[in-house]
Amino acid sequence: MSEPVPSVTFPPAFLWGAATSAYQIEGAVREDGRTPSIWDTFSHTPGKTAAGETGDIAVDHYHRYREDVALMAELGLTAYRFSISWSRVQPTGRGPAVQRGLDFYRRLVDELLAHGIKPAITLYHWDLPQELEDAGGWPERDTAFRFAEYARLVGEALGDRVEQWITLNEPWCSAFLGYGSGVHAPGRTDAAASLRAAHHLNLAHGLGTSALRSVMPARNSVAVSLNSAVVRTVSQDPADLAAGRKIDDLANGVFHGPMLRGSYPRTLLEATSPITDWSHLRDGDLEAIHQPLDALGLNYYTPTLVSAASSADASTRRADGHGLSDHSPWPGADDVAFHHTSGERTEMGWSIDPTGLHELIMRYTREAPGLPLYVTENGAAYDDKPDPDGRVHDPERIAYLHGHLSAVRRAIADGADVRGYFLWSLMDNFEWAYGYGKRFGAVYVDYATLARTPKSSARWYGRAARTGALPPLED
Ligand code: PNW
Repeated sequence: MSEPVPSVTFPPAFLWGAATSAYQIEGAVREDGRTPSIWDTFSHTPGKTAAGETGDIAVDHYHRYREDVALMAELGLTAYRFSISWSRVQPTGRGPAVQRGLDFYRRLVDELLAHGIKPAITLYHWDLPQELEDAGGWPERDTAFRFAEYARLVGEALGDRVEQWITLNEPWCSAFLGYGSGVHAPGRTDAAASLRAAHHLNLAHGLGTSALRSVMPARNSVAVSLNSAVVRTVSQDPADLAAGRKIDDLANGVFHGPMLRGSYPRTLLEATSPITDWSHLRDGDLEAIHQPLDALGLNYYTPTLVSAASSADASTRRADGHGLSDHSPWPGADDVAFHHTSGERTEMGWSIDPTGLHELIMRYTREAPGLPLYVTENGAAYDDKPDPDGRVHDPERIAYLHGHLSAVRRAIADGADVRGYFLWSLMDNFEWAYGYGKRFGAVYVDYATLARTPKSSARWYGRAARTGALPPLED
């Protein structure tokens, strides 16, 4: 028997990262040939985002990336996950790449590498070029082929210097919040379209993975980031367990089934048969989607608690934490009720439950044996405010990070192959439909001046990154 490893020490090669996405931080929406994405259109449509806020300026990362990279280096981060704006690289979603657009990402990557920070690129974090939406968007099959071409262009341009690639971020949100409940861009509310979108996102992932492999050095790693729900039921009653199973299929199985196993869960096809005949699933699609992956990214914030709906109470959907809409993001699940979980919550109203992260990691350790795992997002929104001395103290976020990183460490001790953790988010930013009101950053952004101030959690996390162990809770 080997010596027990102290529970707070992480493997030496563990990546200590932070994550962001293009539309949430870049701004500069009309510069260097960029055209509107669905999020520009959506945020500029009255009533779609809190206070009508948009990503027009966001935190101006497009112009301040050097300062932001310097900050990451000063804190001690060893990795940075960011996304590429498709509309900067291929403004109409088709045709040759715009060099000025690619150049921005080349400069960013070189700056990261010069500071010893490992870049991890997400190709698609929800910002479809508007022209592709006008041609039908994700419910349209051709969009998957357009994505593969875009993936190839970016892979050709940056594959020599970026090793870690993620095709899609949280395709669940793109499909079901974008085309089902409509709380995300493009704001459509069509259950059948949302299921077609999910399939074409799967296809985009598979075709995109093949395209990347055809142009990049074999040493590079290709992964996908799923918002893998941890579904819990209010009881072990068979009706509640069936409700849990249905939501698990609609949140997880719909993506990891085809991506990791090459098939959709039979129970998903059955439950959604009143909504779609699945004729959009063509011969050969499942083989195209089921590509060998080098890693899997897990995004985790909070568990999902469900039961069978005793009375078809539509208002329970409002408790599902996915924003306000009269349309459900769960096609074929009108017989499921969503419940608030008990305990402490973050500013998003999401309950804090690190055991869910441990559970999630162990689940994929079982279901995808041998596949290295990364936590590609985890974090919390709080109502942070600077003290009179200008410092920002966020002990709640430190406690959140401590709890969740401890869960990761426990999973590693239990045999999981977790290679890194990316805190969401590096800095406060545009939180989609919630606008700038929800602050997820480890770095505080003063939206009047765009000045960056590391919160106490950023210092705490930086100490963890430098020592490979979790500092005590007291800041
Ligand atoms: C993720 N839900 O969004 C995204 O990847 C980030 O861009 C985002 O800022 C972060 O988490 C915090 O919200 C989600 O409704 C948005 O289940 C909504 C849901 C999940 C994740």
